[in-house]
Amino acid sequence: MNEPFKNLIAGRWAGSANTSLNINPSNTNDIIGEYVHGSVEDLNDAVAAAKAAFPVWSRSTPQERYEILKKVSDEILARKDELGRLLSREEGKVLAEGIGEATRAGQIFAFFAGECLRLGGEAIPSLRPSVGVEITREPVGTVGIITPWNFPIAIPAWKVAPALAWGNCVVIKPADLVPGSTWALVDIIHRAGLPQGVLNLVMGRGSVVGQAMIEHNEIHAISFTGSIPTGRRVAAACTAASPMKKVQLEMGGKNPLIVLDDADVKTAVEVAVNGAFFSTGQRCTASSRLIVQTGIHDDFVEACIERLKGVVVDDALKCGAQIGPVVDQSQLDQDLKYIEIAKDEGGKLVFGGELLKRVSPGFYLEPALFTETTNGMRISREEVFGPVANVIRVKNYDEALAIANDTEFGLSSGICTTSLKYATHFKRNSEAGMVMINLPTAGVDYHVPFGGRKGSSYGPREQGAYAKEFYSNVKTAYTRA
Ligand code: UN1
Repeated sequence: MNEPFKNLIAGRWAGSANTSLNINPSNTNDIIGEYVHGSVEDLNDAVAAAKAAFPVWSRSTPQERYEILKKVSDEILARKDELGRLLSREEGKVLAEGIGEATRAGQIFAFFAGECLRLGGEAIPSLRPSVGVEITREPVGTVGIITPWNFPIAIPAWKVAPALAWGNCVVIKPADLVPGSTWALVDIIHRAGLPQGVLNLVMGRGSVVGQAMIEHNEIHAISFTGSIPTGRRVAAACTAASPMKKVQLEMGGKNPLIVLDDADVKTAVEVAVNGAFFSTGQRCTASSRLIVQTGIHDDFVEACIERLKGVVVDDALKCGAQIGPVVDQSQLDQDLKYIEIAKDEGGKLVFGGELLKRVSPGFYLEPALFTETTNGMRISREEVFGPVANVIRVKNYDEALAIANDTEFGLSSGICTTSLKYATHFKRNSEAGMVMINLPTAGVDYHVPFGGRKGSSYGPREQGAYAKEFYSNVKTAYTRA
């Protein structure tokens, strides 16, 4: 086997005694590489390097930062096919989605390269004579970034790019399961000419590296995407620290998609199947609760089943595959557990839910669709994070809206309708951070804010110009002439 992929600490690739194997979920005989597991000392060294780099980087010019971010964007986009392939190989989303995600990462860097040139402020007259007030933004310091396995390049990109654009230093810990795409991204950024220590990569376990990161008193802000229980621990550690850290959390979803009687069935089926099952349902924005009005219910369910029969589940790298494998054995166990729970609760499995055999050994699961479920069942309340969705039958729009909002989550929501009245009402009254009309709840633009409310998110929004709320601190300066 080749040399292990190393951590980047203070501008140097650093080895470690511990490593783990990055395994292809479409073919468990295919080992992508060996990646080092950092220690608490590695994390401490990375934070010290970030601190040392901060005085120079935080005072770099917008032009300097623009050029580096633009160069990163150019290389990602030039290598999108190769990076997308690596991503699909390690995470299991199909190649078109892998390349799409790599492209999105390149576009995000281009967007934030532009943001470097748009760092504005405000000048406001004071209440007092001869006094002026200036409102400016400054970098926060060292930002700790903890990313999940389901978007191995886009999420690291949408956290690292604004951090750097606003002049922060970064320590990033990617998900243990899929370090390859983040390693490739960090390599690109490193070679784009970033001063040493500005960006540090410490791969390894959440319980070791992540824990040390949230406890380190020289990390000033933590941006985390992952599960609710871990997110709670991150927030608790950030607010228990002295000084308290800024914290931004993106966690789970149990996103409702309403289908009203007046919806176009074809559109609704495409929206539902894409939102619930593409990317193997492994998106926090997945449409896992399908809330369907009684008049369209049977036609919709029947058309969904027909559509699902035609969906090809196979090796993510295989031409024609539309849904890849589940990411690993433990996620597959969780998906199967919830399929059993839904059956035990009285849900009717109308399609899928079976393990599938393919040429290569992998974690293949047929998308599972349940009907006859209620919103009180665990299948409606808990995030599965797999290709499992359930249909809840409702009488009318009011009941649909009440059920859509009856959840501890609030990330994304959707409605399929041809009625302007219901679409408008839903936009206004859905208790979610993102609302989609005749569109899947998953699959977002990169230039606008991303985030939810209630149990799904905490802290300022990610992405777009709104990212500056987290990645910069506001300063108010008063001047007497
Ligand atoms: C998308 O739906 O395009 O972990 C992005 C997740 C989200 C990203 C979803 N943070 O699934």
